[in-house]
Amino acid sequence: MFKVAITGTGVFTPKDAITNDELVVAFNAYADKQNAKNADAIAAGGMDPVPHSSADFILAASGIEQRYVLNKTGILDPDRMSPSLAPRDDDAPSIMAEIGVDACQKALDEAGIDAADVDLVICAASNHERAYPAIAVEIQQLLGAGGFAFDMNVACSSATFGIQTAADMIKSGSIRRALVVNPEICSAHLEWRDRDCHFIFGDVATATLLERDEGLTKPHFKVKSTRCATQFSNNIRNNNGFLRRAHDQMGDQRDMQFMQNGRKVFKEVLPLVSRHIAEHMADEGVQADDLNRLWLHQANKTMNDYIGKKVLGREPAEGEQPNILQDYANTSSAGSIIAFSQNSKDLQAGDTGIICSFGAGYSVGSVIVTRS
Ligand code: CO8
Repeated sequence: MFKVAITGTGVFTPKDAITNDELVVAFNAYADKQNAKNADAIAAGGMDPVPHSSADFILAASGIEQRYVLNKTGILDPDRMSPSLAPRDDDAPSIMAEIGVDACQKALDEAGIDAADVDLVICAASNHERAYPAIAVEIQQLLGAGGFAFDMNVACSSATFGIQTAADMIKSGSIRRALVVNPEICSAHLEWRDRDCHFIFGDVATATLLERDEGLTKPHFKVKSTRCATQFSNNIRNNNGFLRRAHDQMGDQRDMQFMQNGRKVFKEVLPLVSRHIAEHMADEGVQADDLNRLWLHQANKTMNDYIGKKVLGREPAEGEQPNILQDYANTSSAGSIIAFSQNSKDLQAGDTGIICSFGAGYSVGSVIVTRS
């Protein structure tokens, strides 16, 4: 069995950002328009008015201050309320491939590796912009990578599940290097017309380069252990799929976008994740005192505060459990990798940390790493 290291990470961040205030102004303009249009039905009691959103609620409930998106104008247009992304010719790079390649190139540059020396590309994300050909194969071709490539989807846990898949292949010797890339266009499957969730997500792409840990002289993180777990739940769901036409469901239906029962998710996922991390650490002989950093999934600040306290047995110190969701919002599978990429270079040789993601499925994935 070979050993595995993370030698590079990359983050693509879109240029457009939307603050909570901007988002709420657009949402409330949409609500007012809807309510004016349906004034008679609302007055007759046949329809509820669309309630206003509030920037204060968003910050207090989630910790999110802004989000990056691929297209701001479409989302903030009260007559549209979704990103406007021009369709592309089949011969042009897809959007996921384009932003994924940017993140991959940054990871390769950090590690000083040529794309041609990569044997596997996994495109792991919570939605793929087409069924086939796999986005991963397109990224492989655009990068000039070797070997093979495939897509996978475990919603918010896609990155850690992808890392375990790649790490297992490196361990067994079937490949030497892998890129796990997470291009997340959350803005295109978020329902911006629903105040319960319109503030949650943002767009980004992350990439993680894994290599056989053999004679590495550059700074890297040794992958000590990975662990994945799933437990079925309908509390986070998106019913959009290839049977839509066969079901005569081509209309504008709410369940074809992201849906969740946020309160239930909150209550059910917290114990699941805390237990998962505790068991993973115990099985690897890692004590709370041995942990120097926690890079958690970036969905909700209160959730992360709770998990950090539970894992460490005390309040996390400043910087010990970095959050990026105030700037990026929830970027699905990319969140914990952004936190890792932006908050790991200062660790010293021998320092240990855990990357942990969780979300729809339910799914939980954790990766214990040691700085080298
Ligand atoms: N403005 C003002 N008031 C609001 C708003 C708003 N925007 N939204 C809701 N309210 C109101 C509600 O109507 C409710 O009113 P009332 O008490 O009168 O009924 C009140 O505020 C409280 O609402 P909630 O109970 O919903 O508020 P919470 O405190 O529970 O906070 C959260 C809502 C932030 C959603 C919280 O529940 C949460 O973060 N839960 C966990 C969510 C989570 O981790 N989900 C994981 C999903 S990610 C994933 O797995 C990947 C999916 C694939 C990616 C999809 C990309 C699009």
